[in-house]
Amino acid sequence: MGFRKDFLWGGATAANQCEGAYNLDGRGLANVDLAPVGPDRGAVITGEMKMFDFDDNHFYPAKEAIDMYHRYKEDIALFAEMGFKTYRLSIAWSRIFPKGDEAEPNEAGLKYYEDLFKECKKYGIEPLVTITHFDCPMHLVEKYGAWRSRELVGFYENLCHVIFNRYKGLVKYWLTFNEINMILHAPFMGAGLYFEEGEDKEQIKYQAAHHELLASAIATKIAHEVDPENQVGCMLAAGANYAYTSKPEDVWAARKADRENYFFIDVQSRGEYPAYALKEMERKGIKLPIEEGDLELLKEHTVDFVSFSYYSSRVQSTDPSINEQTSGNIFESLKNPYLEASEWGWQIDPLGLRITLNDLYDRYQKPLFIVENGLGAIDTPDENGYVVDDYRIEYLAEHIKAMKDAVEIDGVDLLGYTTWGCIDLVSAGTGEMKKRYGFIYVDRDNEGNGTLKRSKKKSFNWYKKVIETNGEDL
Ligand code: BGP
Repeated sequence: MGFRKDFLWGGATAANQCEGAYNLDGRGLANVDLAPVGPDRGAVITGEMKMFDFDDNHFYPAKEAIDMYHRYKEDIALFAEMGFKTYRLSIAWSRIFPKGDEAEPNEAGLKYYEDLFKECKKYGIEPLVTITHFDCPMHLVEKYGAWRSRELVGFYENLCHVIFNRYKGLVKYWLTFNEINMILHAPFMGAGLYFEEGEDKEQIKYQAAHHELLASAIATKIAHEVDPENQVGCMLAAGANYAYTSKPEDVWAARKADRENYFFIDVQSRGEYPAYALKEMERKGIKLPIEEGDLELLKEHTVDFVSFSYYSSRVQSTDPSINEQTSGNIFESLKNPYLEASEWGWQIDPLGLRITLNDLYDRYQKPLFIVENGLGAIDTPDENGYVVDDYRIEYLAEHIKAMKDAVEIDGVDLLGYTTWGCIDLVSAGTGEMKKRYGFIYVDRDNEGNGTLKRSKKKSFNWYKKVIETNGEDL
């Protein structure tokens, strides 16, 4: 009973949020480099405001982040000490193709990840690689309008050819797009999109979605051709939607909110555009740029497993007097009177994870992988950098307990669990350092000051014990 013997315990990061070294060894600029900290960030990540001038006098988190680019050996050694079986990271596309549309890749970028994967393997850590985690070379954004253009599918295909061949035997688990449904909620992050005045945003978002879905199917095809051992997953920003009351209209509103996100996974996992989405697009006058052969590709190259991030559940109502929203979240949700929230207003709901696991398993009948979960909190270190983060331990323990119930009691097939930000890193939502998720504290503040020294928090040894006992001792 309990988790499978080969359960993949580990942690997750994303290139742009931890590497830094934004202009070293030939790396090109990417969209996410240009998201500033502060009041404009929201408008930039939703594509409402253009940020195309990389002002060198201004602080951008991605410039140095936690400098994992130079410190990955130290960091991976710490992950190994915790007993990680897997480490989820992302490749920065613009390290490998600095502009995105070149014919030949940048060897320095390719070599960097090869060394990093070898370092993981040295400790028996299986890399789990996200091919794009909110990043798109800036040149592709400026020249082609990013994923609104079909040409991106071809550039992504080139990237896939290069990385699958180069890392054959080193990497087995791949994710095509991080939180693909983010196209709808933060389109500059999800698809490099920004909007000109008067543009039909809905049309552009779904057009970009078709291109990413197609690129994902092509990636799956190539991955399997290059090495039948490759396992490819899709990745959803998940979180069950609850009805505020049992009023049928509220239940229906919650169902519709779920579907808006499941739409992407329905295509990647079942291989077809679902009827409800096609009807909805027809009503809204959205035209998917489907070309000959596209639907066959989507049908034939579905993913091997379904991965997702889970932080919170969401609540929907049709009653206008129920209008207290949660704060600090990209997803719209009403405040749930039964739940506590994090300092950033993210509602804490471990049972929601069990519900989400069941929903996804019922719907897709494929192995699942939780590739992000965690608590963003303000940590206060002592003079040695030690943090007593009992709140994080409690959050994670409750979520692991819920996923255990989903496995043991409900029979969900779960491959693994990687906590988000296993080492403190830059927040995607706020661009700040003060929202921390790690087992490892990094001495770095919001303005980019600090020694970057790493130190173990209390949760470090706790997670080590969780892994050692395969989730029995929480
Ligand atoms: C997910 C992203 C991550 C990560 C996480 C936490 O949406 O895939 O990149 O950052 O959320 O969010 P935040 O950093 O805003 O706290």
